[in-house]
Amino acid sequence: MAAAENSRIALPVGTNLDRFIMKNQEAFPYATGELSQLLRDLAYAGKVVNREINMAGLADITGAYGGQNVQGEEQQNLDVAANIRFSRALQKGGEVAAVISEEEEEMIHLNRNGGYVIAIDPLDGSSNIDVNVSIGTIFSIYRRKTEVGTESTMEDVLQPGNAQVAAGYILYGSSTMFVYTTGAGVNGFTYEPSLGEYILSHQDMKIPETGSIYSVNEGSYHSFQPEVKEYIEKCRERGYSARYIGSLVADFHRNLLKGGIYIYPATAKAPEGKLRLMYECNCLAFIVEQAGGKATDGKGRIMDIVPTELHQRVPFFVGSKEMVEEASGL
Ligand code: AHM
Ligand code: MG
Repeated sequence: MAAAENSRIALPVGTNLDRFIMKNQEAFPYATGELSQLLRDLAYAGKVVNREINMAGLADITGAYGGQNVQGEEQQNLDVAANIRFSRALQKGGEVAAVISEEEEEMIHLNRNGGYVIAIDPLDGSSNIDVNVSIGTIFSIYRRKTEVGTESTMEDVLQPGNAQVAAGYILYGSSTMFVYTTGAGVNGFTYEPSLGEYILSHQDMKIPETGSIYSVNEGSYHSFQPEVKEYIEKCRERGYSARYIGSLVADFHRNLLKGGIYIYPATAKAPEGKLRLMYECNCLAFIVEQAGGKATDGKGRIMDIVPTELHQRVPFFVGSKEMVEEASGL
């Protein structure tokens, strides 16, 4: 990425997302505006999904759809709806050559003239939809490797996390937030529903170096590796708070603000870990590193893993730098 694209533009709290994106683009004289438009498309689709989530109980659109997604998990109506909303926005925008999504087995080709590819989990934490718990959208954006104008290939979508040009998440929580990075720090925007705008509320976010929150599904404790068990023992001895929503974006966001660690290790049920490298881990790894934190798979940096499969799973340790270093021994 060119240096100017990475320059930090300080804009005041209260700036709306469109203006923020535009101002950042102006700092990069050769920008075509494609990436800016892509971010706006995602933010817009997020508003539509947010509206649907808010109506979930009323509109009778929650619950099992009857199908299963590619990982064999039950698909919820809102997963399907969110996937459609984001795909449609990306298709109309025209900046994206190909998409990989948690909800689609194969890569989806969009506009061969688009310069970017995207990996997305349109609605993560879907088992929480029916019980009114926070859920999220997670996305990673890459420049395509193949020539614009041709059909994109696996080479475009299977890039390591260190090639991301932007990444972000939308948290549908007690308020809705759009948090993203283009490699020049992390900024968070809170959705103001009466204006229909995301407003800059969390400037240049930094995760505390350490914290006292650990987030892990302790129900699988017996099958964790000895090092992970040892770390959890230490957390317990130190009287840390166990906080586990079971919704990755929500757990991550809390730890980003307060300091803490999220761990999804290898388990007997999920020997490779449960979370997906391409549209869950890489994105949050990019954000956490930009905020001063760390993300590993217990063996090395998440963003340096060279992917081999679209739906690849990895163990995931993410959060405050010191905690991740202690937990993953890295
Ligand atoms: P999903 O992509 O099917 O929604 O699964 C991912 C979710 C994460 O949001 C969450 O952190 C994790 O699965 C919880 O898994 P578990 O119930 O095994 O603790
Ligand atoms: Mg998911």
